[in-house]
Amino acid sequence: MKNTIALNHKNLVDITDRIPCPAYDRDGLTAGMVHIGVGGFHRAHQAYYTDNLLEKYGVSEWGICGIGLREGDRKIHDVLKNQDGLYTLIVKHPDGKIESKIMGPLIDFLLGVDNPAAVIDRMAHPDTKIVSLTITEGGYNFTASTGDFDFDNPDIQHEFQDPGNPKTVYGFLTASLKKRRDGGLPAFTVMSCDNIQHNGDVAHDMVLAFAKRQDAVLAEWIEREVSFPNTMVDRITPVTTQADIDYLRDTYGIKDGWPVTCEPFIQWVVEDKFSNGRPEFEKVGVQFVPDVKPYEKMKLRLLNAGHSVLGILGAIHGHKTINACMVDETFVTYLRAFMDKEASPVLDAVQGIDLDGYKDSLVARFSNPNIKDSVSRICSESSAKLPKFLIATIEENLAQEGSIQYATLVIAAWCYYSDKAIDKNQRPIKIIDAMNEKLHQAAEQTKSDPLAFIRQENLFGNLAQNERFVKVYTDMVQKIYENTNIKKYMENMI
Ligand code: CS2
Repeated sequence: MKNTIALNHKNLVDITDRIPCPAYDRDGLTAGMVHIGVGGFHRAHQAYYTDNLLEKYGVSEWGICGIGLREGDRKIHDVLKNQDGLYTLIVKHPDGKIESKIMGPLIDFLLGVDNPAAVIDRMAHPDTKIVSLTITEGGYNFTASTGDFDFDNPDIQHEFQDPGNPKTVYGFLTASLKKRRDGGLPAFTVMSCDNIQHNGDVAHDMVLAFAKRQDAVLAEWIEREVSFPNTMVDRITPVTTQADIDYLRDTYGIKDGWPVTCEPFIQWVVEDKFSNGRPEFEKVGVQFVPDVKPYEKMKLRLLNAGHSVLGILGAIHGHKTINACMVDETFVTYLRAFMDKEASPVLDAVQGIDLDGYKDSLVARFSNPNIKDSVSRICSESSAKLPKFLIATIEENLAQEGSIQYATLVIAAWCYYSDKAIDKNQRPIKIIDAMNEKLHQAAEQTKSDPLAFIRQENLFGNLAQNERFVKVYTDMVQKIYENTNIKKYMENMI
């Protein structure tokens, strides 16, 4: 066994004999991008494309400064600070091949909870040209059913009182944009990379809603100067496990506190509208298009919704990973039926994309036995995901008298899951959801009031008033409460 070397900038000279390392000059990088929400996904996606660009073209002005806004970001902040922003990306192929490389584009990391002024200064710095976001669906602070900005959020209220000490992305964006305007600097681009349909438009609308109430004159400047491109992002990035950390130690003798694993597939489709320049990402495979919407709808309604179908039904059946679902014929056939009969009929045609081929590729990607994407990651924050991924498909199918049964079973299963938090063998399921309490309270009334769960209008809009939906849903939810053998119901439909 080789001696173990801790991953940090100084040790790169030794590490480079063991594993590919950044060959570009990290010391010469400046942070043209500031990224809020440095989770696994950012590190496997935007930072990966950036690493590739720096590697091949050596552009020095496009390093990344990471920002964490929540206390929960402290752990990743501490690990990455300790490693000078370096981390390993482990790409796992379906045939068992594994490719690992040290990524170097992250050159700094700041925590908003520790020093809000430093974050504002960084975003207002002349070097900063893009502020990108992966703050998850929940981070946008809108009400799911209306899409309106939630002004009641106490953190938002706080920011109106004390704009110098922001807590949310909105307070930081407006404070730093104000500083740029007052200093005569050009605005940065706000680039959302979250799984939200029209993510740029949503970011625009939310920032403007906040800014208008905070400072109407600034809001006008933002409206005029800041671009909010829509983007579609894609790469399956499971939660890092201890086994991944051990793998690096045992195979390469490298101690990395928080590597990232992902599938080989990667895609990024971006609208080419930037306020203040952008990296030439097209040189490393990013697609710049005039309109991203058809791509994002296709991806959210097939990939992300497909994940949720497998995740929620899989959780109740007792499958632990997505690939475990995909060795179960019933799940595979059910997924395909959902995609063909419910998701596809309400999609817009995407130029140059063969929808059947796209669905085949999703089946192959979900089946990758080395990714081991946990059902719990997929089911986490379902209350923020399902309205956009799945409920929207049900609504559109109701409007055109299309099939709704495959998606409705998932909603009925989600009710049971939120109520009982156990699988069909009575094993506990750990639910991760900001709305968990509310979901549980609504779901537990199902026995006496079968529609209680779907009456949560913030999630389901007025589905509880739709006769056809109510009939299908009530029948399914009652069956699941009588007998949790979810596979039986799936089999009856395929
Ligand atoms: C998943 C996504 O969290 C989810 O619900 O569907 O994280 C998915 O893996 C990525 O969007 C893939 O690009």
